Amino acid sequence: MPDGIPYAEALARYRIDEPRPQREDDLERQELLRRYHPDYREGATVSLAVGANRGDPCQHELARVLQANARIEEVDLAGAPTVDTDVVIVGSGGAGCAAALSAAESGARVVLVTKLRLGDSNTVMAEGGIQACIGSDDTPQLHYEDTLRGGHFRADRKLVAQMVMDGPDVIRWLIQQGMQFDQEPGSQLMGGNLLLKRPGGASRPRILSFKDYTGLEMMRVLRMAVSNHPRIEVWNRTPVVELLSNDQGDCAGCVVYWLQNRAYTLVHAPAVILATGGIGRMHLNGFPTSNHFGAMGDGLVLAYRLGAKLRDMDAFQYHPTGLARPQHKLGALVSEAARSMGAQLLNGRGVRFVDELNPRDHVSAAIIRECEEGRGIAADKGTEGVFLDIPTLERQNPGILQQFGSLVNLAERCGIDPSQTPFLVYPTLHYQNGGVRIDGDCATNVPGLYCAGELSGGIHGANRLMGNALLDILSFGRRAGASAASRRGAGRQQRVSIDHVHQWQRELTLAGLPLDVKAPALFPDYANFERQGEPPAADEQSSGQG
Ligand code: MEZ
Repeated sequence: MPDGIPYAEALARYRIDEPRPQREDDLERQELLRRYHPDYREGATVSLAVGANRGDPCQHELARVLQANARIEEVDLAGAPTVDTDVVIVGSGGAGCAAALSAAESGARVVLVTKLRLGDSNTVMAEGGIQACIGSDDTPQLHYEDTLRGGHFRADRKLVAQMVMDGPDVIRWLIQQGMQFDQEPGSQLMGGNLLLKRPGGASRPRILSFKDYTGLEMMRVLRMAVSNHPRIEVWNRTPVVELLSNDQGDCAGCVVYWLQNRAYTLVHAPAVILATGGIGRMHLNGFPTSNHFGAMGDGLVLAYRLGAKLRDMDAFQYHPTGLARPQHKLGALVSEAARSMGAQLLNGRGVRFVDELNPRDHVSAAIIRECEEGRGIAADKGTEGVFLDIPTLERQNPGILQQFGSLVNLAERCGIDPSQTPFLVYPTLHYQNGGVRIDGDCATNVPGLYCAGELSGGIHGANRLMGNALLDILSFGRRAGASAASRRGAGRQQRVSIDHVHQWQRELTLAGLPLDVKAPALFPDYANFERQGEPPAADEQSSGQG
């Protein structure tokens, strides 16, 4: 990578509120992606050698864990207690909680198991907001078209249609749960119009938010509803290390691992909903991440080993504005909400080089191009970035920083005054665009196995738009809960085992793959809480690679 302009020099040249020349974009979007986006680089993927997607392209590091051996053997389960329930849900972010509530509302007994604590997830860290077509000039059709276009027309049209149609009802449901949303300035305290902002890649203002900690506010109400529900039992610090199967190969429960005493419990259930989130902490292609420590692809690994089909395993989202300085906050997110409100991106020469509200893959590729072509800003330890011009945004809209509590807090931790000094930003691994193939009821091709949220694929195609993740988790989380509950009583008499693991080991051996690579890893190497004890809360985590 060529050396960029030194940070101190770029900062000395930077002036608040100066007119910014904008460079003509010399590359078509497709060409920009092809040259600079990590997904499109030559050699970005390998072909999977085993499993339901054998022959399909998959990102390298992910292929390694998808084709890994199980962590446990039969012998580990000898004497493990068994618990029976109607629905077991793995993961307690927005999708897991929404699924738990709808399954319980449908009359099912629910066990919700979570690797960290109830609510510790990427949802709680989601800042900018949730999309729903509630504006007077907006329609589900426009939301549908924007989502398909943003995802390069690779999304499943039926799933997208379901999600956008659910949008207004999801917002109503959240308000009924007690969630607060920002209102238009000057609105009455009660009954005012909800404030709408335009996300990158959208044709209408469609983002609803609560300050810049929308996910935290969402999880506040979901956590409360789940905790208070008499039919939902929550187990904290209990990752799932394997699924259980019956003689037909259907999913029949899961193996829960208690982090605190390293013991196992078998949960037998006719329906399992995986809602384990994404893969950010795998640091694909060496990128830092905006994700919480648990985002290690557990659900993908477990579902794939049991025979579930995946899709779009070559498509990941690098959010344009992760921090590139200081080192201890590498990858932490500066919300797209700042660009939605008008914040601009400047290269080391003080020039705007992209429309900040283009889709994320485009904006990220443009930042990478600036850095690779020597127009980036070189910070310490070889990291580079461009400026996100918050000081000018504040100068032109006095007081706007009051709407950005998370951003101001982040600036404090970086030791800068956000009204005076721009953030140095670079793309950060943010989201898994693909995942487990689901139908409209969140069922996979394995009977008894359901998936919801970031773990599932098809809703965002090859690139997700801002705010469609929070809508996805609630739209599909609620559907997953209702459909899983309808399997109550199915297959009760069947023998339950981990026989599918033996079949999997045979496949690995035949393909010449090593048996000593084990997954899911649960936590990244540099933060192995299995050895070290208690992980920090999701909203307290640093984002880099240690
Ligand atoms: O949907 C997201 O990923 C989101 C809202 C992120 C953000 O920039 O705040």
